[in-house]
Amino acid sequence: MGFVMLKTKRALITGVTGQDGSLLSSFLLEKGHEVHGLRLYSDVNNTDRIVKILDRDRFHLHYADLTDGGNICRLLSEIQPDEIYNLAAQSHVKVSFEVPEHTADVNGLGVLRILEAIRTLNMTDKVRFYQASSSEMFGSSAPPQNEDTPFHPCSPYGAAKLYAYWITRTYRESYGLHASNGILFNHESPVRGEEFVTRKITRAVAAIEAGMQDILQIGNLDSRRDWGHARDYVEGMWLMLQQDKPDDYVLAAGEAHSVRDFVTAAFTCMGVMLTWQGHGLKEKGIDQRTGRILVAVDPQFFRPNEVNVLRGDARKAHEKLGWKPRVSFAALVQEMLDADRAVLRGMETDDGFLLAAE
Ligand code: NAP
Ligand code: F7E
Repeated sequence: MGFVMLKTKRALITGVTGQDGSLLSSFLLEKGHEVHGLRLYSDVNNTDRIVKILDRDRFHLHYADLTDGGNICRLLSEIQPDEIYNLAAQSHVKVSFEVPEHTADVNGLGVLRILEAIRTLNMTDKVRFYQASSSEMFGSSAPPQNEDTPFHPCSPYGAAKLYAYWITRTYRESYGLHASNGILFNHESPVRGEEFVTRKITRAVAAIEAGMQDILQIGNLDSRRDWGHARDYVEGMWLMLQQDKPDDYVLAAGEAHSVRDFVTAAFTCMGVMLTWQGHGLKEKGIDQRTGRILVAVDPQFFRPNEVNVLRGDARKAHEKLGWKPRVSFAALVQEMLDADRAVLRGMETDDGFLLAAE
């Protein structure tokens, strides 16, 4: 009886130093892949999230910027990947109002540069491509949002991601490229960037508990998001590229919670019950037991335009990919808070999240 030798799959991940890039790298290494991560050059250390896998023998890092098409083309030609996961982006929605042209260049044209490299290198038939599309493309369209919901982005970030979504579809439909869009709703983890609202909240609540911070200053408390755990979502990315046919899929938990709900849940995890008093900019979160003001609204965290409610309908991914999120909202808040508490105590958990979060 002969043995069938299975070829090791080679994945290329852009944005490897980000939340999703680091989690997807670990996931694919566990699956036996060889992983090539593209990393932005920086004179400050940006490899904290991947420090635990830096010395794995199937993990390789390369410098690349999505604004530099020539370099992307060279790297694709040298690496010859089987799967490309394009996760690199200027990913902060509020910042996109301040740097709209840069956001369009990286998040929009950057995708075109990868697709053109695939086409001109004649790799269209051998490579599979994943594009990190976003629920921000739905913008002001009413929830629940699914693959058939009209797009109506409300930020330069959402508009750039919409271009990227369509150019990915265009290369699929024009050249037969196995290219899929994952339209992902907000997903978080202990290695979420500190500038996003969930991590900002859990870090602040942990610091308040430790006596290192007095108050959490926050923006729009009414905004509602569909928050899931990033670990579940990176598995969904991989599943999309394992299908015979490329397609577009929403990944979402299916529940919307307000920013106020997230703050309340985080304080509840540390045994503090909040009462909310006042409205708009005057709203305050007050410790029921002591009467101390723990949360205040600061207009500097508002955006020129807001996406009020995002709540996804991921039935297509459930049915076609067999994908379902495993981590509940309450468990997500608890895990993120516990991680930030442990960071402050100088501890580290088994999965290395805490070292990375410091
Ligand atoms: P993230 O933590 O902000 O990671 C973004 C990555 O892109 C970082 O590694 C960053 O490098 C890199 N990058 C930024 N500009 C670049 C450029 N010009 N060239 C090459 N790399 C560049 O984002 P994430 O949360 O992991 O999200 C991953 C992707 O999914 C992004 O495309 C995001 O827009 C999209 N997305 C995220 C969510 C979510 O809820 N997390 C939902 C939907 C879609 P540095 O670390 O050096 O800055
Ligand atoms: O804001 C409100 C804010 O910055 C969530 C990115 O991964 O998900 C992310 O984009 C909500 C917004 O994420 C603060 O106004 C209130 O309504 O955590 P965020 P985001 O804008 O939803 C999508 C799907 C992506 O694709 C993006 O890449 O929270 N909010 N107060 C605040 N937001 C922040 N950042 N800071 C505050 O103080």
